[in-house]
Amino acid sequence: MELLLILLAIVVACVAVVKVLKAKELVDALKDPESEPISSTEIRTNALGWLVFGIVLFVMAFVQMIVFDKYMLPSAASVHGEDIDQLMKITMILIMSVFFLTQGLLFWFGFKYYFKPGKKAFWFPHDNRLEMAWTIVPATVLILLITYGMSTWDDIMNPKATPDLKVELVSEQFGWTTRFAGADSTLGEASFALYGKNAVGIATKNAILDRLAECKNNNTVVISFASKIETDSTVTFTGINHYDKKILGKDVPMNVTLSKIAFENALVLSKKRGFDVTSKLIVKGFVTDSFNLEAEIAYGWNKGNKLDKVETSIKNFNANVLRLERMLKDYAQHPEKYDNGKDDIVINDNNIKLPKGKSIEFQFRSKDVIHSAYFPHFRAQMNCVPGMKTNFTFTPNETNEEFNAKAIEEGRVYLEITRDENTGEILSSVEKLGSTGYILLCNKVCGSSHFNMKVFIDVVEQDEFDAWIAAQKTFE
Ligand SMILES: [Cu+2]
Repeated sequence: MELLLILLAIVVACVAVVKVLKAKELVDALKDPESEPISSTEIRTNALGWLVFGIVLFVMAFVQMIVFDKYMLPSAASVHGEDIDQLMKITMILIMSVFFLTQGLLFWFGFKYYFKPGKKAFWFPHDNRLEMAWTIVPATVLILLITYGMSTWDDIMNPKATPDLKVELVSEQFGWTTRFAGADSTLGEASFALYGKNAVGIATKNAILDRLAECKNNNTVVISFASKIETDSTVTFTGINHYDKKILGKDVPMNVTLSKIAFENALVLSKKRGFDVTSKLIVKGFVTDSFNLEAEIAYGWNKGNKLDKVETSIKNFNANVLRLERMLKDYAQHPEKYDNGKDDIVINDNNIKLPKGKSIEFQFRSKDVIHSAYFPHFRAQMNCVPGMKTNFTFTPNETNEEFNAKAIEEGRVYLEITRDENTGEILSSVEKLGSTGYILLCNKVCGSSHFNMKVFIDVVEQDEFDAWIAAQKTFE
């Protein structure tokens, strides 16, 4: 209602302005055609309005910079971050100076040289020295700024020393999985061919064999005809889901209810694949539950191109079998590459610890779409791209307590939000001095729950980190 009234008021105001202008037009038409269309008083008023507008604009810009400064990030909490902050500061000082100088002159000239009857503008068509000056000065400043930026970038992206710690972050819709290199300080081989219960696809020999067995057999659902119950329109079987068997360690019966048509479709397809369809129906290509199976058969099978979904699933498993077999051959040649993964530590939690003062090489991968690993407090960001590995090395140099103390000292604030436990409604939102702590976010709008991709980072002293990491489970 309130919004409607505001909109109505805006519409009425616009109509009023149009009407006033129209009335002015009529009055002008009645005036002596020889007289000036706009009076000198009007021109002077407009010029003054222009100057006032400029001043208000600048004052508001300054006020906002001062008032909202407390919401900005505290200064960097990493070694290279200090360089980025410095680069940012210099760039902003330059940009701001040029902006206020040129825009200030624009407003001032607009005001000073407004139209006065009889006053002629100074004719100044060209000056070589002036042209040279306003080409060379900005070009030199920009070259210096870009060179400075590139050299800072180069120092950050190509660290000379070997890192103290290697950590991998694997992104997917919508979360992160972290892997720490174990005692050997090396991340073992990993591949998407091993995804499944192996969250980041670590490829040790056992993991490859395990996944190979899974791909060869466990995507098969065997439905026994002995347990068939028919009604007028449906057929219900009791099947055994071998995928569940692998994970749960026991036969998992699943009831599959198919429409008569879907059953006929399944028979045709199974025959086509050469499966035995006299006593049982074998549905290959699924890692799924009975629900999906039913839906696939009912809607997917035998319906033109939709058959592809089932076929693609089988093809993917077959391709995976080839990939895994190739990896086993490679294992025979370079076993260390794969064995390195045995002591890796996978953290499936959105709370991790990192040691203070140690250079950490992060390796990023993505399981699905492009994500971006963004550590605002450490001034680090790197895209996570499916099919490739990206890296970023940085050294956190303040523990969470130290960072919070610094944020308080710098007058930074955060919002402490209290919500109703049942409804989730915001009850209060209070500004508090300090910082909520380090966080890793996804900085690509990667889907509907993109905002949920967070990892809370606790930077601690080395002893505390050692104790924490020692308490975690290694992969094998
Ligand atoms: Cu994302």
